[in-house]
This record gives sequence, C-alpha cells and structure tokens, in this order.
Amino acid sequence: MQTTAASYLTDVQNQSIPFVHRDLQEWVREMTELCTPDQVYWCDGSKEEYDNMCEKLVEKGTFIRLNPQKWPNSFACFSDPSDVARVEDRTYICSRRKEDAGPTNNWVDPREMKQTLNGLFKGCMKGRTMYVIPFSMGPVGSPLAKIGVEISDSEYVVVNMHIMTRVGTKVLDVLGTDGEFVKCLHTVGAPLETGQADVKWPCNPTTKYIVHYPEERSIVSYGSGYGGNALLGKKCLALRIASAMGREEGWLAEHMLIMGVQNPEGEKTYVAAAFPSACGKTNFAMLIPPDTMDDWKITTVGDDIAWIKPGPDGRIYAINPENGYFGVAPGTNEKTNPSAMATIRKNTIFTNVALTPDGDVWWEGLTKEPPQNLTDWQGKPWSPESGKPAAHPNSRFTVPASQCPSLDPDWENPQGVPISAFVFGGRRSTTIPLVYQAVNWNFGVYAASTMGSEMTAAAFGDIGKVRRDPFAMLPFCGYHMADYFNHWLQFGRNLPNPPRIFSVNWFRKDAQGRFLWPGFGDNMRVLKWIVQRVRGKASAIESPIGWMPRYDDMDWTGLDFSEADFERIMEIDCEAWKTEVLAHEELFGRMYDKLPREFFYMRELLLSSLWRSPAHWGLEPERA
Ligand code: TSX
Ligand code: MN
Repeated sequence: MQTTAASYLTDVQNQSIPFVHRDLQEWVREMTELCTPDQVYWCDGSKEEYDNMCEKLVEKGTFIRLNPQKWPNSFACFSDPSDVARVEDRTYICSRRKEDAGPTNNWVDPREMKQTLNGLFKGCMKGRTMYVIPFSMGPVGSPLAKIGVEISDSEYVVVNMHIMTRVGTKVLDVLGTDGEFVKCLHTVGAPLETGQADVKWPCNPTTKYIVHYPEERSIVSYGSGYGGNALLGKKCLALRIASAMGREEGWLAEHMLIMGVQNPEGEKTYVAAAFPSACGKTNFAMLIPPDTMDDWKITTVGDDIAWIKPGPDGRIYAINPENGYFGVAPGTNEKTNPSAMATIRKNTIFTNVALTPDGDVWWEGLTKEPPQNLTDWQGKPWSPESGKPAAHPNSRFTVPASQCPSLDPDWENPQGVPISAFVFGGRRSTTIPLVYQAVNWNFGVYAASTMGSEMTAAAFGDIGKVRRDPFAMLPFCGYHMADYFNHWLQFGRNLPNPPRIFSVNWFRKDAQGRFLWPGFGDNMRVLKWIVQRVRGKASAIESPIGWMPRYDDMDWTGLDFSEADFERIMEIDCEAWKTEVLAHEELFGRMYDKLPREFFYMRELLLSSLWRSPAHWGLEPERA
C-alpha cells in the first residue's frame, strides 16, 4: 500500500495517529485486534487518496477504467452475483426491547447478536487493509450534520464513501478530542490466508448481516460489499440510526428528495417528497419543466434523504446529508433524466452496468437499440437473444452531487432550506388521483402512512398487488413504525404553521392499461399547483379525500390534455376508495397496539365522507 505525504498509513504495532480522540482511538485499536488486518490506513479524504485507491482497484481487476474520451476519470465494476442489492431479510434493528424495533423490522437481542458478530469478525480482515473513514453526513460543521466513522476492509467502499459523503481530516477536525460519532464497522467477510490470491469482488456469498444498535447508535455490517449494505453512511446511518436519533431529539430523518421550485417572479418554494422504489424519484428531483413553462425552474438539493429540523422562526429546515447520488442506471436516458445524464459524464463509478469493447457503458433504457458486442454485468458476452438484461436491474452510478446542472445554490447551506410542502407518491394504476392536498397535517400523516406501490416485478410477489410502504420508510425506519407515525403527529403539533401535505400518482392507467399522465417534465404542472396552493395563489375543491384542483386550477399550456382526460385521472371512485380505506386495516393490524388513536378516527371519517357525491363537494368558503 502506497503512502502519500497526506495519508497516514500505519502498521498495527506502531500506530501514529494524527490526532487525539480517546474513544475513536480506542475503538480502532480494539477493532484492529479483533479483525487482525495486515495494515491500518486512516483516510484523509484527498483527491490523491481517491485517485490512488481507484488505481489500486484497477490493478486488482476490480475496476475497469472507461474510455477517457467518452467518460473521463470514470470506472466500471462488476459485483459478485450473490451481492447485488440490499439484503432486507438480513437487516436487523437490535434494540434492547423487541417492541422498540416493531413488527416490520427483524430483531435479535443485542447481546446475542454481538456474540454472533464477534465470532464472525474474529480475523475477518486477515490479509487485507483496514481503512478508517471519518465522514460527515451533511455539510462539514453544519448544526444539522452528524459524524460517522466507518471501518472497512473494502477499497470500493472507500472510493464510494469519498463521493457519497464528506470524508477525511476535515471531519476529524470537527470531531475534535471528544465529539460524538456513529461507529460503523464493515467487512466484506472474506479474509485472505497467507499467499491466497484475492478475487475481484470479495464478499461472503453465504453469510450477511446488516445490524443496527439504535440505543448505542452504532452499525455493524458483515459479508456484503454492495451499496446500502456497505456504504454505511446512507441507509444505515442517515435513515435507520438517524430516524431513531430524530425521534429522541425532535427532528425527522426521511427517505425524501428535496427540490426548489422557482416561480417566474423568482420566489422559491422548497418541497420534500417521498416515493417508494421504482417511481423515478431521482428523475423527479432533477425535473426539467416543459418548454412552455420555462419561466419556472426546478433546483435539486437532494435525491434520496432529508434531515429536517424546526428552526428558530417556526419554519422547518432540511439538509441533504449526502454528497453524491447512488442512482439506479436502468431507465436513465436523455429523455427521462437529462440532468442525471449530464451529471454522470465524468468522475463516475458504474457498478453492474454492461460494457462495450471500446470502454463505453450501456444499460436497459439508455438507448432503444443496444450496441454490438456488449459484455454483460457478469462479464460475459451478451446478445439481445439471451432474454436476460445486459445490465443488472439494480445497477448503479456513484457520482458527486456537485456535478448536477440543476444543483440548488443552497444545497450545502449549513442551516438547510425551509420546507413548505411534503409530497407523497406511489405507483398506483387505479383509485389514487393525480394529486390532492390533505385537509390538515394529521390527514396528511394518515395518507403518507397508508401509501403504497403496485408491485411491478414478479420477484416481489403478485404483480399488481399493492405493497404498503408508509412514508417510503418501511425498510429504513430504525424503530417501531407506529411510534414513527406518532412522532410525525407530534412533530406537527409543535409547529405553528406546519407544511402542507400532498399526495401524487403519476401512474394511473385507463381500462386498456395505458398511462393516463405523460409524467416526467409535465409533473411540473402538478408542482405548480402545489406551490401555488402553499402560497395561497391557487384554488381547489373539497373532495371526500381532500382538496383537489379543478381543470382550470392547473396550467395546461402546451399540453394536449382535455377536461375529459382530467376527469379520468382525478376521478374519486367512492366504491374503490371504500375498498382502499378498508384495506388499510391490513397494514394497521400488524401494529395495532401502538397505532395513533387519531388514525382510527380519521379512517372512520374518510369512510363516512365517501358517501358524498361530487355534486356536494365544497368550494373553499373564501372562494365559493
Ligand atoms: O420517473 C418517472 N417519472 C417521474 C419523472 C419526473 N417515470 C419513470 C418511472 C420508472 C423508474 C415515469 N414513468 C413517470 C414519471 O413521471 N411516469 C411514467 C409512466 C409513463 C411512462 C412512459 C410514458 C408516459 C408515462 N411514455 C409516453 O407517454 C410516450
Ligand atoms: Mn432510496
């Protein structure tokens, strides 16, 4: 391992650590003794460090340098076929009491889990280097940021953490001698015996554990080198651990994008939005308005996670704790997301995409026709006749957020940006209209708690069945989901003027199975109504489920979308809605004992109002 002037390579016997933080030093020493790596390396976060590590990954055969003319300073790599996604059935919330983890999380007694993991971690880094990666989630030194330190034996993790978080000496400076940090311990679980050659993607093909101790605020991950399993700042710290912190400390850690919506007068309204997977969240975060609405502008603060705290002025402020995008590649192209395509033009790591012989990348949906002579994500020659995708459906790009052309000027504001609206969406072919506004905070929390998506992949069970994913947080909440609903209700009670809450659905279909809504850039029309509602500049009609725009309340310039089309996409089918509301029982039944009492009343109220026909829906008093 090469030592540069700016790096702090030390050997296990003779650690020369560049600062004094007793807990951190002691923890690194203990982990060195437990994991027995050949070397310990403290990451400084420099560009040289990133470049050296990428070069090392090229030498090992893990990284393939892409054609520098087409993709400057970019790399591709293929993971082990057993290591391609988050492992939800191996993900644990090890709170002291089982009822604090709740029925939707896996739980094991922390004492038992520690014994198991201790056994697995003994000697787990033999033959490897242990990297100590100090990182900040959020702008370094921001009052909303949190510090983590990840110990990992994976160079892939080091370079991805460089992009996805703020890494290095500047973080240790903020940590000082007694600052708080989240311990994140990670190994690929593949020790090397003396003389044993390494593989391109080390991992443990049979044993994987992603473990969270919410009371201790620590994370342990074994056996996987991929994505959220291994880059512990993202889902593990910024959502599971942070959600538990937020509950204790009175803030929110959410699976939300943050965007700025700027009107022609130059006023900006910030919106945070949650969608389950496969709804095009990153596309929405980087939305480009249609040509006829080019006096409106969307800016991107974040595409995946929002940390939200009440400010001194009674408003709430959000930061994006991340520093990059770890986006799904398939489906990304110049039409669906031109900003993402511009973002990934350089300094990008591609994982599990397909390659061309001349060092280009490809994935399903990038172009209509695949190029000739592709190598698929398993490194094998590929042809369209194989019937298999060339890129893995969960293939990714890792890229610095700073390269995004729609980046908001305040994206690194340490105070955050003020949030005026929450948007919750799902993929629903029936029942849920294009957009509606909850009548108040509590009804918005109810709508978000009952949101769901129809399953599109057979791998996830019955196609077409609604899978409930409250707040898009089901896999990411570090405590009992019903306690989480209560936390949201309490958060609203404490705000003098809480943000407005909206529900959207871009995916409603007609009887022939065709999408009723063009989606993508035209979602700007929905956003315009939303931010004008927030500013008191748009009217609405009161339906049984909430406030809805009428045809003339939305901007249709440049789009051929008739009033009849609008009626179809906005229709409230009261029979379908009764079935929908009754189906909420299926979700609530699992967490009945801790469910907010308000939810039962709201459900009853919704049911009883579904007998009112559209002729009796009301206009707002001040506009009637
Ligand atoms: O990302 C999507 N968004 C949000 C964009 C800002 N997708 C892709 C989802 C898969 C990850 C969408 N797909 C959206 C959408 O708004 N809407 C749809 C459905 C749709 C798909 C194709 C068309 C229209 C709608 N094509 C034509 O009408 C030609
Ligand atoms: Mn996500």
